[in-house]
Amino acid sequence: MSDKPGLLVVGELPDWDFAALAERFTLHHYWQAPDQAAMLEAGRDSIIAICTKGEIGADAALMDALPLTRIIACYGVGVDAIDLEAARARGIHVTNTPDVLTEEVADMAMMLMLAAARNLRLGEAWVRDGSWQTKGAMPLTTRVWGKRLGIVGLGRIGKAIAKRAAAFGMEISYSGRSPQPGVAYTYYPNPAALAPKVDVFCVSAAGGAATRGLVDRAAIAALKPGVVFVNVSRGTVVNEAALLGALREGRIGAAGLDVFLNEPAIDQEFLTFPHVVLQPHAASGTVETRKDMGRLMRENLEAQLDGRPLLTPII
Ligand code: 8YV
Repeated sequence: MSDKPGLLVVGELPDWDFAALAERFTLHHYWQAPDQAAMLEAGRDSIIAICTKGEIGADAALMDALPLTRIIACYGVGVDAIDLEAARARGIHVTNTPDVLTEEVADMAMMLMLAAARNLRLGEAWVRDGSWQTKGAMPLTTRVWGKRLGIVGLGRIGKAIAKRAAAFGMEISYSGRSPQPGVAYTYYPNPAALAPKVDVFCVSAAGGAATRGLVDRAAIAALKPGVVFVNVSRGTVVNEAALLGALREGRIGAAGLDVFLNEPAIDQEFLTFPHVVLQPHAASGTVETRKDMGRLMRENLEAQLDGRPLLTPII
């Protein structure tokens, strides 16, 4: 048996991460285990660390199954799927990968905004299916530059979106817990107050219990008819039934969505809307950013192993 400490790998990672992690840990690939309970039982006395992903997290049962666990390192900034109370109660550290993915997620938000408003899907199909030749010009779309953008959650990612939107000449406002000192954008206390004021509505708040259903039925109802709706945060932040209703009733002009409830088994109705651009929770998914995320996650794990201060601790 290896003398390296055990690491439970909850979800698939790029091979470059596995190679680097294997230098310090014996890896237990939970996501591939035909019998996950047996893997936990076998690793009970050797696994001291867990690495997981933003959308998978870790629950109390997993922590209890591996009582030697000292750290849960999340490959992602959002730790909403990790039971932080359970980790705290068990003296387990939790780390995430902030900052390194901020600009990437903001790029995705702009891409979804533009693709939805300019109907990238239709234009692409128009060329490919010959409509351009048989029908002539494609139907007109909607402008993004110069429009009013509302950002739900002006954190690191929200600010990076705002920076890009400012270059598009957009007028920016936001909602959040409180107005941010030194921020010149117009503040609204909640999404329902922000919604009627903007042409593009972009959700970038952190997930978790505090923001569950934050973009509620009232906010969806208050959106301007024809609004462009974008979500790059978590499906849980939006009342999805209300969003689906607004899409069904044609109250939303176009949407760009990277996150959903029940990923990857999302509500199939999303697939039926021609004016919705869909992405598979891929906002941080470039080689460059994923390498940075993997490195930061590993550095946290190694710091724990070596008794050094953690780089980006949540707990
Ligand atoms: C995922 C994310 O973690 O950072 C987050 O919170 O949701 C993403 O970056 C990523 O898809 C890796 O699984």
